[in-house]
Amino acid sequence: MFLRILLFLLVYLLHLSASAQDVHQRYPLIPWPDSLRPLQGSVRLERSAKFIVAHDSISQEAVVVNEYLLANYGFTFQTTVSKRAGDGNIFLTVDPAIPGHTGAYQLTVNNRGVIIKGNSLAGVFYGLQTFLQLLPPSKSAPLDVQAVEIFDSPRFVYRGMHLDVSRHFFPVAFVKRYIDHLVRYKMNYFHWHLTDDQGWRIEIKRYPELQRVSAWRNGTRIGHYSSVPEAYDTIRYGGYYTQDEVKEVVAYAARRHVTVLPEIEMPGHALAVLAAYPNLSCTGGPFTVGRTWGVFQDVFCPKEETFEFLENVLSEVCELFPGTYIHIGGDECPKDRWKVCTHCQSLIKKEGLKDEHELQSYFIRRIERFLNTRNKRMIGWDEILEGGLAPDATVMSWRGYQGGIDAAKMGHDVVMTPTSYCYFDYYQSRNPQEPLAIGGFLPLDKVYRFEPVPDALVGEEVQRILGVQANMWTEYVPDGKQVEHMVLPRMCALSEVAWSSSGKRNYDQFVERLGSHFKLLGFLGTNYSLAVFDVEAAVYPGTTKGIDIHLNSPYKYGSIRYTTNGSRPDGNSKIYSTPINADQSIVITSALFDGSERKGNVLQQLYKVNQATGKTITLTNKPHEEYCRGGGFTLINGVYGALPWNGADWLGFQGQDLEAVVDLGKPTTIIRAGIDVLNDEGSWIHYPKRMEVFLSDDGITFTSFGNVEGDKLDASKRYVIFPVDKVKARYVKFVAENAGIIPDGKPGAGNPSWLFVDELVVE
Ligand code: TNX
Repeated sequence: MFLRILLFLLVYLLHLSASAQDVHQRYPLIPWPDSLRPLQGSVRLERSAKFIVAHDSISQEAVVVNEYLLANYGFTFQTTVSKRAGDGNIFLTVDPAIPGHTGAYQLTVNNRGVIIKGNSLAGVFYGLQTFLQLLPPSKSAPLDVQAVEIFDSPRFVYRGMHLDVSRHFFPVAFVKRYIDHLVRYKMNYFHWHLTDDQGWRIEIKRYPELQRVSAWRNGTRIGHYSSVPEAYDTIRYGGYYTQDEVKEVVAYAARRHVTVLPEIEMPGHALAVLAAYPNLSCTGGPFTVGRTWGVFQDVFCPKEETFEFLENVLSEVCELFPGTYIHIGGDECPKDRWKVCTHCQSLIKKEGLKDEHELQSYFIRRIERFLNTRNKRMIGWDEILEGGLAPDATVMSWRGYQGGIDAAKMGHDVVMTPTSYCYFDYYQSRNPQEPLAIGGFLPLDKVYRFEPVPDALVGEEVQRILGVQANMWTEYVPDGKQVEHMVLPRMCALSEVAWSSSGKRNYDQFVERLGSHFKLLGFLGTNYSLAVFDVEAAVYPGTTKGIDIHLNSPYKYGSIRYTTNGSRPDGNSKIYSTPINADQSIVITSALFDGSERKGNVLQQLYKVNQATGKTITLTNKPHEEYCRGGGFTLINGVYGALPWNGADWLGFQGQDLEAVVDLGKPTTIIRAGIDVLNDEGSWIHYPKRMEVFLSDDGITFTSFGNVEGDKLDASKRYVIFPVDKVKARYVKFVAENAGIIPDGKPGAGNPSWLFVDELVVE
């Protein structure tokens, strides 16, 4: 009897999961709706079908959708006003009684046609977006839509995507295309990062020098910010949006229920302005528009003429952007100049301020007061918390969750955009052919796992989290094609974080739906990334000897093929089934296949085996939870972390030292030892203060075998070798001392340095 019940349960569960899978194949919606009830059958819409709108004001939603249909499918639906749907049509109506945030809607598809009810025009619009995702991605296929009943409402009111147009400039046509991508995934804020050290990008009529001087730089850094020696091209680069173009973008976005949030950076990231108006600095200049990345020490000086300038600029900005919020930056403002500026020091005295941080706060509060007189609210990066938060400010928490938590506890609104989940300028793939990126590693599944409401918030505080945003910084992203590569499909994952209720999120089901979106994105001609098909490798101590290399595809479908001779795998290459054992260096080249057809990128990895590889390691200090994948074994797994670093295969210690002991298993003759560390000051990663290697026979008494001071490290070399001179030992201890607090003038000044280590070598 018991067995029978068990069997029954098993069959039932299998059936449930099979039907869940069917549902996600049949309705490949992203973001996944609040509730979806599959109905039998489908409806075939004729191209002569109509949008029937219950009220004239709803027609504008149909107009926008028709623009999209015409551009991509080559046809439109006619629009008629009527209270009655009629068969075979798409009926659009507003019903304010539909529960949920603005944008909630109900969508019914049955054999009689399509009905969309929104709680507002935005709701109708989102219902239409869902409907569009149910259409076949083809110009010629019949318009068959699966029958369904959907009730849907956004989780968060703020669902943002940012675009930095200063480091690289993007034409209006691309900005609109970017907004189209937002709209498809029900994002509703476009954060337009218009000004930075490397270029001012918005026409301000009162200050023509911003257009003539600040919008242009004479050359751009080549390669990565941390690369040595520094190299530059000499191409004059720049551009700006005229006020007419800005209005065009704002109107384009508004018709799609997207609010444009303009950012005018202050007091830092202002070098481009100072190049044109050096009188607004502390030193008087002269300056040139930034040609490299990072943080510059010359910032706005809090003088009366600076405030007058900024207020005049903001007056024009407030006129152009109808949204409630103006973003004033506030991030990464070095205090070096203020510390030695007589004006700043006397202002600090006069206003009774404690230090330069309070001076920054004074700056921001003054700007907030001004914005309030224009009926605007201020939003800024989390540094605006330092020295005291302006009374009504909303905080964008980017350096982690903490800024957001602090602000919410003080009763301020918060948008969560922590680097570790929301920085789409980070690598999404370990494919060495990936275009150069700033660093970091943010794969699709990690974006998907982002939970914007931290446990530390309770009750009312939770309501302070308005939503989420991903940031697209473009130091290393020169054109729209590459923006698409960085943003798609990670924005699809973010959209589900922003829109779907957290209980409904399921990564496997999301990936299931993603397949259809790749078809759609391909049909629309977008340059989406294939990283989701990447083969992942993990290394474990060898069961018999050396290391065992496990290959895995987080994408469940298809099989992994690989070679060990350096050649690209094809449809005839060996299919991976069991871990690959190696006690010598080995190159594995692998890719995901569907039968004999390659689906993903080819990834090649060298595993460099030395005497420490695959042995036993103990760490005294724990690496930071963001950069600890593989634990201590990462340091002896034969894999050197990629450069620029992409998070993988690096252990990161924030403010802490590395102390590791490798047990070689038996007394072993050693000729040298090595530690591989990273220097990338733009990412707050600094070389250690000093490094030292010790040997021991018993693991208790260690003898030093040499040390090296941090300032002797050569940034052009990867790792430091300690000659040991043929000594026999069983234990090797490696120490790398953290560089400590980041000094003034460097990115992240005042924060603890990161120490990044990827490999320990014993030869
Ligand atoms: C930090 S995030 C910055 C930007 C850079 C970005 C690169 C923030 C408020 N400031 O200026 O572009 O890192 O990831």
